[in-house]
Amino acid sequence: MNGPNGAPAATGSPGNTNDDFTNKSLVLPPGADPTRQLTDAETPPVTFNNTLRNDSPATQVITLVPTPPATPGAIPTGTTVTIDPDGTGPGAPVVFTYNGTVYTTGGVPPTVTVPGGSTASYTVEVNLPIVDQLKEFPVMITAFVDLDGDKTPDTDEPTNQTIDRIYSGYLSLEKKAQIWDGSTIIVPFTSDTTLLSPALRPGRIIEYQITYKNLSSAAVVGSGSVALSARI
Ligand SMILES: [Ca+2]
Ligand SMILES: [Ca+2]
Ligand SMILES: [Ca+2]
Repeated sequence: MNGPNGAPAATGSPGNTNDDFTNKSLVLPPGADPTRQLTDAETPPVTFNNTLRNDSPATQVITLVPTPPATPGAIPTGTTVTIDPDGTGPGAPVVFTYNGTVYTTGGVPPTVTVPGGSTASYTVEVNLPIVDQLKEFPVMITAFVDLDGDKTPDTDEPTNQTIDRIYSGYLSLEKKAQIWDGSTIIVPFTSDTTLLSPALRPGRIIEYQITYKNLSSAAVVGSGSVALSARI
């Protein structure tokens, strides 16, 4: 099992132990226009703590690698994922870089040695490059017992996944306005100022409507995944 901090058997959405997740958000620069991209400096590394559990009776050496997203554009080229197996296993942090298709590394995928029936924790540090705001970037981490020693999770090897997901902001705000004269709506709610401005007259009323939306995924089924709540 491989899951969020302290919840190795967590489930996510739609609800199995391979779609469990930990959601985190970057802190956006105050007052930043939401249509502009964040610079590399504005996307500092985000650290996730994940927990492994060995459900077999014997000690297992568990290998950790990032798995490319099924949709190649889901995370940007140049994203780095640093896995530090700082549980009971040997080894130093290993950096993987996403090249738009696969992760590459100059190192050897890290391993964690976990006694039978025990848990161990490791950390994943994700550093995004330049990104759009209000997007999600899911980094899937696969833990597996590498029976054939090829450093790759194969279909006949015990495997479990967890998602470390970063949002470049997750609370969107949309402001609309409508114009009416007290009895008749002249321009219904819209965010298009080219429709609103020509309809302004002395005595007409501008009514504003603000819509907030939490863009982050929720764990609608199961338990143990880490969601983001917003308070306004
Ligand atoms: Ca999992
Ligand atoms: Ca960055
Ligand atoms: Ca293998």
